[in-house]
Amino acid sequence: MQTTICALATGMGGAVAVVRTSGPAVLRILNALTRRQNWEPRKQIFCTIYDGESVLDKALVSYFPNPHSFTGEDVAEFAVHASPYIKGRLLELLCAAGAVPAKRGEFSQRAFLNGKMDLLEAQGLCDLIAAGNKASHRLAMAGLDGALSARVGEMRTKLTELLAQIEVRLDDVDEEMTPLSDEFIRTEINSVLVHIKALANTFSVGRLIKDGLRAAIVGAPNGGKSSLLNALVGFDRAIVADACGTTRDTVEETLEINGQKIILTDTAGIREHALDPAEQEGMRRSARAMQSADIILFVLDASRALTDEERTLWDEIRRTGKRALIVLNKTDLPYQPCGLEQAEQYAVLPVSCKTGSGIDALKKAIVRDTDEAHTADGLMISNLRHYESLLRAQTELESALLRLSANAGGEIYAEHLRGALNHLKDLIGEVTPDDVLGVIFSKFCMGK
Ligand SMILES: Nc1nc2c(ncn2[C@@H]2O[C@H](COP(=O)(O)OP(=O)(O)OP(=O)(O)O)[C@@H](O)[C@H]2O)c(=O)[nH]1
Ligand SMILES: [Mg+2]
Repeated sequence: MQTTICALATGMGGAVAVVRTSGPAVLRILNALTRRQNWEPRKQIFCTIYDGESVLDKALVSYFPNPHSFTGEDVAEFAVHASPYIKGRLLELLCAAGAVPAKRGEFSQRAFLNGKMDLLEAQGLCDLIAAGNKASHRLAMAGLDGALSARVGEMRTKLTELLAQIEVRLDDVDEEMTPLSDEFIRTEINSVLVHIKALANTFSVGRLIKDGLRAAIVGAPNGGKSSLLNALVGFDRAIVADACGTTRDTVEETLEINGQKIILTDTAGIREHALDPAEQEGMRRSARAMQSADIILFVLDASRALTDEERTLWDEIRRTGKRALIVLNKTDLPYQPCGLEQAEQYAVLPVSCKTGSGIDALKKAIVRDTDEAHTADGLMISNLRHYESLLRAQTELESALLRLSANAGGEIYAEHLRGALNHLKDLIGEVTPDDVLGVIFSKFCMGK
């Protein structure tokens, strides 16, 4: 017998709070708490909620009979006054009447199990609630409104049809059917493979949109790294001073550029000889910040020539293989060519933190990749589980193509196609084991 669950669906603060309950005992509990019998489905009704003989609150209550509810079960929502006492007491009364506190994501998990949404849509919903800016909101919406599911569904249908055609011939022992040409099978597999690869490739940018882009500001002492952090965030966040070695610890601040979250880290200047152990530790932290960054802003002082230390640091930055921008600061002062102006595949951005010139162009350059992603067809993945499922499906399809070229026989490459199909089904939750589902939904928020 399915339990009836309850939870607070709204966060802290505000004047109104919503308590939600779902399960077979909802109508009985609802009638008992409100002393009413007749409920017009999906309409808010102003009524009294009783606590024994006394009144707990006068509230707007809605009843959603199954299957036309969020979870597909009977659901009731109580929009009560948001006093901590009322919220807490209402949950106590619900539990006393037979409901149990919902686990994280349990409403969504029930909606999924009752076929109200697939796993991609459920995860889109989870991301939507967590989205703190325009870019991640848009990304989550594509998951929630089923566009991503539709794309995966198309690939799944295509593979299912191909597999059916192959399997029917495997059963055809008398060979009455015309065999499928290798060329046909190869074309069909490739047409799915192209979509899988394209979607998997969006992960690198989708992840940045969802989690934020980590940008590390690095360079030699006194180049103006802290000044750059301040100029980008628009206030005096980090200490700026004439002395070399002002910044010791890393300084982190987030900002938004074009609706994209950026996590900016200012670091200690890197030079060969640290003055003391604290500066040495600061430089180690600079190296760590560089390693965990998605993009490196290499700050140079445009009023002096490049030093050997800076050249070594630049080599190190290039070795990381990460995206990097060369920021030529202090362009308000007389200019000294640094020799990196022609650094192929790396953009050079002249700025002055003192006058603010070039800062807007630098901001645009930082978000170039995520901005461009929005002008494409918009379908993107940002979840590691989805990425891994796509990669596994891709590997299976590539193995199928190899087997096909090696004339390995229908049984063998059909096995790889079945494998690929399973990974796509796992993506939408069709074959995902219960314990994995439990882990996925436990990452959702309470009351959802
Ligand atoms: N003229 C001019 N001076 C600047 C500019 N940006 C920074 N400075 C000056 O350069 C000096 C060093 O600036 P910081 O921002 O502290 O440099 P930093 O790279 O963080 O230095 P460390 O923390 O010591 O590694 C300060 O005196 C700043 O006022 C600029 O665009 N033009
Ligand atoms: Mg500094």
